[in-house]
Amino acid sequence: MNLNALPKIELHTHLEGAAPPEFIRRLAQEKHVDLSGVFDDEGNYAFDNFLHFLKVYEAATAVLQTPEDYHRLTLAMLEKSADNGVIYTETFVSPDFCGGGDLGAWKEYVHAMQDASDMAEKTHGIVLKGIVTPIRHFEVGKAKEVARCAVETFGDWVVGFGIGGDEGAGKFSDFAYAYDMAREAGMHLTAHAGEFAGAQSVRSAIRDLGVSRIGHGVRAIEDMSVVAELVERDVVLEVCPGSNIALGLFSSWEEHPIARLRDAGVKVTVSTDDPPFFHTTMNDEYNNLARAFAWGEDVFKEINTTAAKAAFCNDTTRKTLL
Ligand code: ES4
Ligand code: ZN
Repeated sequence: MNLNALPKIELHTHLEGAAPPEFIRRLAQEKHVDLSGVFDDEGNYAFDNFLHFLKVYEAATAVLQTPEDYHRLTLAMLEKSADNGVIYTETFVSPDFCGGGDLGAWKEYVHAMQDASDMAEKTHGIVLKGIVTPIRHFEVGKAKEVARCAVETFGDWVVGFGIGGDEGAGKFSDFAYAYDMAREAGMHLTAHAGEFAGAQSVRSAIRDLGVSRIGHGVRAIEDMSVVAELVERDVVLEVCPGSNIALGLFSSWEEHPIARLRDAGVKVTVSTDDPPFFHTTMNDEYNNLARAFAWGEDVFKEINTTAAKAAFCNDTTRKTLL
């Protein structure tokens, strides 16, 4: 079984988090940005835990200063994804990082990412769509401004809205207004939940934000009534097993709950999150899952069909994925 050749649909990546370390180092040299503390002796991203990861992530993004930088990053990311058989991917991207906090420049960044996506589609046959992401540990008021950015650029490339960042900061209900803005504009909704907080966080994302998908969501397994709610409401999980293991949520692939969630009837999909940070690729994810759970190609095909149906693209693009 050669899973590397299987066409894959990936719903959960972060654009800056997909930046190869060598790409960030090259930009740092060009722009004379000091990145001490970001890399270890081997040149990999260095962090000890999730909050430290978020800090290192933010430090690395300091080299991404112009729309042209995001254009280059988008091309670099999509080349690696296409090498792994990925034919469609969605990426979280934040107006808080693009433009160093100047939200006025957001549209130019979207144009750059969209242009790079069009180029990669022509050269590698891969499609990218964007999910605008407020950062949860920044001020709550910022999420509304980010929602305004999302609504202004919602269309062919920007398709969704989904919060990321430190799940310990604030409550989902604090962000309900921003989600209402995105929902009323017709945007698709997801949220990071059930990663560094438990099953009640997953329940809150469903009930307080009305999301159709959840980023991670794996800690729903701690409360079977939340698992039942996911099944009943047809909520799709964007599961990133390699990320969860790298960040110490589960100690081995065998202990990861993705198979138990699937067996309980939850719709699961598979993604990498931030591949170079977590030393993973889509091929690694598939091969590790196949080994840990004796999953055959049929299971991965089912997972990709689930992902195609849950993708935030329009139905014309969706038909090409099914
Ligand atoms: C994240 Cl804001 C952000 N960036 C990258 N990965 C993440 N995981 C959770 N929040
Ligand atoms: Zn994520």
